[in-house]
Amino acid sequence: MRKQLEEIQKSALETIRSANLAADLESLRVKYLGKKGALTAVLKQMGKLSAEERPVIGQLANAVREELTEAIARQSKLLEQAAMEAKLAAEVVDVTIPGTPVTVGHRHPMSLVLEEAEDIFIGMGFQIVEGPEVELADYNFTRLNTPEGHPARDWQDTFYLTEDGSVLLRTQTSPVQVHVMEQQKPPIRIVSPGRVYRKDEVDATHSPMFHQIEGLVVDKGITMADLKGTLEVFVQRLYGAGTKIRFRPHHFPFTEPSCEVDVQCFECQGAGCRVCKGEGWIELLGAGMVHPKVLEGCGIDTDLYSGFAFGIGVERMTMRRFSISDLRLIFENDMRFLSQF
Ligand code: 2U9
Repeated sequence: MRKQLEEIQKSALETIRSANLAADLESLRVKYLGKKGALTAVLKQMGKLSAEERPVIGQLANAVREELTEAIARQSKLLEQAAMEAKLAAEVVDVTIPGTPVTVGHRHPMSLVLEEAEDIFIGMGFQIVEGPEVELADYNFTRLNTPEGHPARDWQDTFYLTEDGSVLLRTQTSPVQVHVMEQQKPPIRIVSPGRVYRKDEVDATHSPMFHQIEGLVVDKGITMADLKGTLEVFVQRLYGAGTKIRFRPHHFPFTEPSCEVDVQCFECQGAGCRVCKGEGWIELLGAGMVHPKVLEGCGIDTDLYSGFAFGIGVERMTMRRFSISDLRLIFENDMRFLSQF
């Protein structure tokens, strides 16, 4: 038995010391020290030994168990260390390699101009109100004094979501103002920015989706003078002090009287050039006194209250502001264009 134990000791130590994997070490532990292992098998034969031999062999068996247990623990530690060293070598970080540059983005020219316009109106006491892009034809047209069959529905033709034409993509942000007037009593002083849709082919000045910022003021004693003063301040703050504007009579179904507002050409200061097509003025926005029918339709007493409204195309404002000649540049996301802002 002594010989058996010594053989187990020798072969076990050899295999333990050459084990390369933690899993192999575990199977070696089971093979030699487990319940059905080689050492236990030898110990089971102890009964056959004489009383003198038993303690000697018992001691030897315990010494072998201890030695093998220690050898397994030592080898396991060695393997762990080797694994850690390999990992450290593989994951070494060279802090001297130059970093990957991070490109910092910036706002789109449309956002720049829109935020600037919003800030100017906030400075004049307006609140910003946004609303849904999918609207009822009732709010987009009828409530704005544009009933079915009205010619203004033609040039504002849009995308309909139902067969009967009662749900559509809004052609203007005005339905937002109608919702506000229904829910809020005057004084009302709001601007509504957002996307609007029209059935237009894409070209240098048209797009089926564009942005508007519309304003509405309803209070006691509001007149055309308030409209003129507000728009004058807005234009001077946006395009610089001294910028001249002019008001031309116009027609919109939802305002009466209505006007269009031109800004003096930034290129020629009114002399007439290629940019303003010899006019000296460039069309900027539409406006007017809110039609009494529109106010009354929202439950506002026109004996007490009056209001003005205006609508500005944000693309047009942006093109003017940055001298952009083609509307398509605004939507194409070409970095050569966008990185100029
Ligand atoms: C309510 C009543 C009246 C908003 C107005 C315009 C004139 C106008 C155009 C400018 C360029 C649209 O984007 S554009 O093509 N808009 O000319 N918009 S008055 O009038 C309103 C709005 C809401 C309740």
